[in-house]
Amino acid sequence: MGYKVVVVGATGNVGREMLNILAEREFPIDEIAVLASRKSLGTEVSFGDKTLKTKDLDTFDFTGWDMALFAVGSEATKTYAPKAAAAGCVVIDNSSLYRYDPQVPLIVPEVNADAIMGYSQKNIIANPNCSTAQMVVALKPLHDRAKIKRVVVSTYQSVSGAGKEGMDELWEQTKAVYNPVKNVPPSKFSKQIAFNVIPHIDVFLDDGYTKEEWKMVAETKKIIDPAIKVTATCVRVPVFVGHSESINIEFEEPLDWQEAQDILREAPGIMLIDKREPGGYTTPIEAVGEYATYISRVRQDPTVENGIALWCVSDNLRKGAALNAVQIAETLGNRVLKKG
Ligand code: 2RA
Repeated sequence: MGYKVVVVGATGNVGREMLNILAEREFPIDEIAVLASRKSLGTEVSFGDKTLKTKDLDTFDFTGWDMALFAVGSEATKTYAPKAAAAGCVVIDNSSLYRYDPQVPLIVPEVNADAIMGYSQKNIIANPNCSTAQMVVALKPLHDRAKIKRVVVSTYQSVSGAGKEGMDELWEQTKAVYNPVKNVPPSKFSKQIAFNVIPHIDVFLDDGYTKEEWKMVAETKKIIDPAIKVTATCVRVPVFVGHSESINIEFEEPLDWQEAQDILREAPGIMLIDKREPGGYTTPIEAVGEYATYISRVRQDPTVENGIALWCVSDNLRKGAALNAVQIAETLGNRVLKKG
């Protein structure tokens, strides 16, 4: 006995990964529907060894469906998520729309799975921002041991975070460096991304931070502990897939870097690749297509009383979005719906 599952936004980067991961993990499905906007109606998408044709989101009836994995922007989510939830279909939403709603649990299963029980307030569960998801997987086991006081994080975010258009732009701009073209199409980024880095993701806020940086602060507090102080600098880099993060952590209690390694080695969702030698660390290229949050370069940070510095890499389309959403679906099934 399996579930009736809907994937909303099935033709985008994240929607396609959701289908790949549902199939890879053999999520118990009795029936699946793949939805997209009217302009993508009938587009074929892969689900394991099957090919599915997208249906029209605007006219779809969610009645009788168990769960809907949403991978569309906040505007479409605003229109259709309440409709699905009201029809009794639990929404697992990858947009930022409901992440900060006190009546909607924001879940990373390795970190705060118990909070999923709050889903029934709105029949909606929120998926965190990709850069937050991998970071809290790394922070939680260390927080449990030595209580985190402050986090300073710099991110190196791939262009796939900006969708297929972001990936296409990096590809075209890189080619254009070698074969200049005349009419360069309008950019999705504020400056050239090929052979460059851009310290700006999402919109600027009044305090000089960007909304992407604010998300990491607000979501870490909601998922782990509101007392944790976080400051972030989010940077777009010319990488197709895979977000990297340099993280400095200050604890309330002393924590030796080797004990931190031991804790991370055993922690859920983490792969510790950490040798103090050339190549003894993970880079985005090695993380692509994988489930793990990779941790490397663990070392004492001697500039504060109880400090650890580390490097964190993960596939932003997987743990940063689609995998985390499917893991939420698995947790919902195992703990609440209990059909599969
Ligand atoms: C990005 N985290 O990387 C944002 C949204 N996916 O662009």
